[in-house]
Amino acid sequence: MSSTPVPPELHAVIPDFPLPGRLVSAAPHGSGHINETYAAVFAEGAGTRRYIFQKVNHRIFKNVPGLMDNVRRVTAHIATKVRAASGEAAARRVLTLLPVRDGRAFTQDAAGGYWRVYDFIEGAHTVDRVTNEAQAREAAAAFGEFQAQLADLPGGRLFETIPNFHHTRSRFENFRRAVAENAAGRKAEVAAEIDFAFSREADADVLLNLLARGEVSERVTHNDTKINNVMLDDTTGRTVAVIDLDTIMPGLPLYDFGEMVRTSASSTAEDDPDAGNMRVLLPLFRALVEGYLASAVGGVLNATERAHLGFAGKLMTYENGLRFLSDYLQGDIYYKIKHPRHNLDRCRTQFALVRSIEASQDAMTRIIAAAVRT
Ligand code: ADP
Ligand code: GN1
Ligand code: MG
Repeated sequence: MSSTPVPPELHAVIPDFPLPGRLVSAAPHGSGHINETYAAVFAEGAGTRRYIFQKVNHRIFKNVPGLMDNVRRVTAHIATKVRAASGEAAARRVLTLLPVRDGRAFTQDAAGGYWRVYDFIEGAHTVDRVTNEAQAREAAAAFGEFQAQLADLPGGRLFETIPNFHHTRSRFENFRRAVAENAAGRKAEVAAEIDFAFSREADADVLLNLLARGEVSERVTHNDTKINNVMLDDTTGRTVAVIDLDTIMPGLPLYDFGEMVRTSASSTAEDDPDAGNMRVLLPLFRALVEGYLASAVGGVLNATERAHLGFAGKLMTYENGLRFLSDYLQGDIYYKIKHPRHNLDRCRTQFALVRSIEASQDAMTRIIAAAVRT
């Protein structure tokens, strides 16, 4: 076996992209759970230039051409907006797709794998954990602005890259099936987690019922607002660009805010093997609420949406816990794992965070009320 961590398919697809220069090196990049991401360095003239090569997980994203059409539309729309606002200097404020020679946004390798290339956003980084309030405020404002930028996206409804992605009732029914099927024979071992999941079943319908009654509305949302999906400037720490656009589709702003609470107002890593370390951090929650409400989307949210900002955090955490537990029961078929109990560890931290949010509900309500008043 070759010692390179980069698959030969990456080398094979390079000629499909009109990249000047030649490949010098490539290495796996980032810590996403779904796609394969590589940073590739090309020699160009006297210098070098980096690109992001991504192999899109088509086991999970079943219609990659549809997904890439979303990415193309969204990046073009945001690029037009940032150029109008701040000229060409804004180039790195949005992902820039490098189309293949025939104009398509992606190519396929001999085994049918889908590849795309983005300009590497230089001078910026992602973090897997929020370490201070300024970062949380910044991320919330970034995702809020991003949502506002997409409010007038032309061209009709975006393609649903994963149907029912945040439809918590359907996530719950998948979980129920995973328990009944017990495909990996792990059901007995996770009896306590299964009980916990069933005890919160009613939560699954709360936002869906509000949507059905027209009390909250669907918009174009990012749907995966993890902190490592926003690039921060190396020098200033300010947002450069929102990335990871694969799940952009119609959704509720509360889903985006809830995912931020889950990942940016929590005390430890999603996969901390000691779930006892996990709780909600209220100063970070406050920073998220303030950052989000102060962004362009703040004025668009109605009173019901604002009142559910804390609940949304609980719901998205519960949903991720259900998904990790389902994957554990099914034998780890969805997320990348690094060890056999990885999904179980992830599920346990999520359920610990759900409990912590429940215990902090009153404090969170007060934080929202104070932020709305200011
Ligand atoms: P996944 O869906 O697997 O999470 P992402 O698109 O989020 O994949 O990419 C994984 C990581 O790669 C990101 O967290 C970020 O650190 C890095 N990354 C992605 N796109 C770029 C880019 N254009 N420039 C620089 N880094 C990037
Ligand atoms: C996945 O791709 P990544 O790592 O940003 C997942 C999210 C989960 C998250 C849990 C397409 O996000 O929905 O919330 O892992 N993305 C997909 O960490 O399923
Ligand atoms: Mg990501």
